[in-house]
Amino acid sequence: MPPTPETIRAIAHEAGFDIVRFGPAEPGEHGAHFSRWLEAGRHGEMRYLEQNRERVLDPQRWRAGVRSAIALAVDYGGPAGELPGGGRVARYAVGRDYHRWLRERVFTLRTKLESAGLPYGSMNGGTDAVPVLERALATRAGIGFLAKSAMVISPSHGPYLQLAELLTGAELPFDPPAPGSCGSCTACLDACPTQAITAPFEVDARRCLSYTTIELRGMVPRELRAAQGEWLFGCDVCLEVCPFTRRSGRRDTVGEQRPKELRPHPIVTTWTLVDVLSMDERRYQEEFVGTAMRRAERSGMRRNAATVLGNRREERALPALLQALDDPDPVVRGTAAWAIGRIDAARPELERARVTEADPQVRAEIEHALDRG
Ligand code: B12
Ligand code: SF4
Ligand code: SF4
Repeated sequence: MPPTPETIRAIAHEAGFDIVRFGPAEPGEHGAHFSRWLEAGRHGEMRYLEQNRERVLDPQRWRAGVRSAIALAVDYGGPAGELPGGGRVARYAVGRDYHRWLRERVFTLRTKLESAGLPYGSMNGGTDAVPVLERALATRAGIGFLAKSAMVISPSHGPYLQLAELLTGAELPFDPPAPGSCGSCTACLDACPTQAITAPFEVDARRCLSYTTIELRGMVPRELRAAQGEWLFGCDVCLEVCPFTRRSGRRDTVGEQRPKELRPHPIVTTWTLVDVLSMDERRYQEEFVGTAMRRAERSGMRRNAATVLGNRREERALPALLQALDDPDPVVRGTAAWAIGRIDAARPELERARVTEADPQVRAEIEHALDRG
């Protein structure tokens, strides 16, 4: 006999999910928004979203026979991630890489549900790196409401939710939509440092710091660098200003009180921005294991560190930035030149680099930096 909905919920809570809801296994009217968003080019260089479009719009193409979504969420609210001496990391990436541990949790749940009698055949699931519109499934299942920041916000846990799902061939009784809404609040639209929330529910990824610091390869457009402020990886501004943030049950948990997956990674607690800027390939490969920050790759992390050092006008970082002017990676050289220009544009090394630099984009950055002087 298949397990009852109550048994499924109990097993999922036991497997470590804070919120468990049932809903349709397809995105419904959210699909049209996704298509329009892609057509407007708001995904920038995230081509995988375009490539997965058909499967995203019709999860039957991912796993035939799915009927219901078991929508899952983990509350990861907690203290901000801040490197010693400066540089901020978005909360979702402070602990162990959730793509690993949350995915493992989903697959453990699948095995447990199978043992409890839920037919395995049409079950498929995961988190983030899956061809489904997770916010659409979560909203339709009643995990939370779709907020003006485009976040799914749980009325009981707030916006710091990692979403995951298990799609199943079983017909489960759908939960009602979650109560709550943004009302007249516009705090996230007003606070977004790059005006990436172009209208309520609409995010232009090309302007979002979470895109420019994580997904974008190459140089960050110059006009967005100062707005990056202290953000080394990702951005939490639209969540931090949200009044629903107070609802997180883990908000004030620190140290041993926090689940081990959510405790800060040693990079967050012990590295400095100069360490990140100066790390060689070996150090990157050895020490960035098991963190979601690997998504930005070594080049992106070093670029981001140089940007934040420039924004901090960190004079003590000048020797490392000057050394970076000779780096084999043009993205690091170009961003270092920009950062030096913000700290001390009269440095003779900039003029020397202008003469020897062969890459036209990097040379343009050096000239821009010299112009500041
Ligand atoms: C691509 C992506 C991004 C891109 C684009 C984000 C965006 N807003 O479009 C970038 C890199 C910028 C990004 C940033 C972030 N992301 Co992201 N991202 C994704 C990913 C992989 C795909 C999302 C996608 O397809 N976006 C396209 C847009 C169109 O879809 P959408 O964002 O879901 O937006 C919905 C609305 O536009 C809605 N809609 C708009 N108007 C209307 C009107 C009506 C009537 C209806 C019905 C619907 C509707 O339709 C869409 C579908 O529901 C998902 C994982 C996944 N597989 O779904 C994670 C995901 C959405 N990201 C997540 C997180 C945590 C973040 C960040 C907070 C990370 C950070 N701190 O740096 C930021 C938040 C920025 C923001 N305000 O959105 C979480 C969201 C959790 C939550 N509570 O909502 C997800 C679900 C990953 C996960 N498994 O936890 N992300
Ligand atoms: S994550 Fe930051 S940059 Fe992106 S929409 Fe939110 S506040 Fe704006
Ligand atoms: S800050 Fe205000 S408008 Fe933005 S998501 Fe939160 S409640 Fe909604």
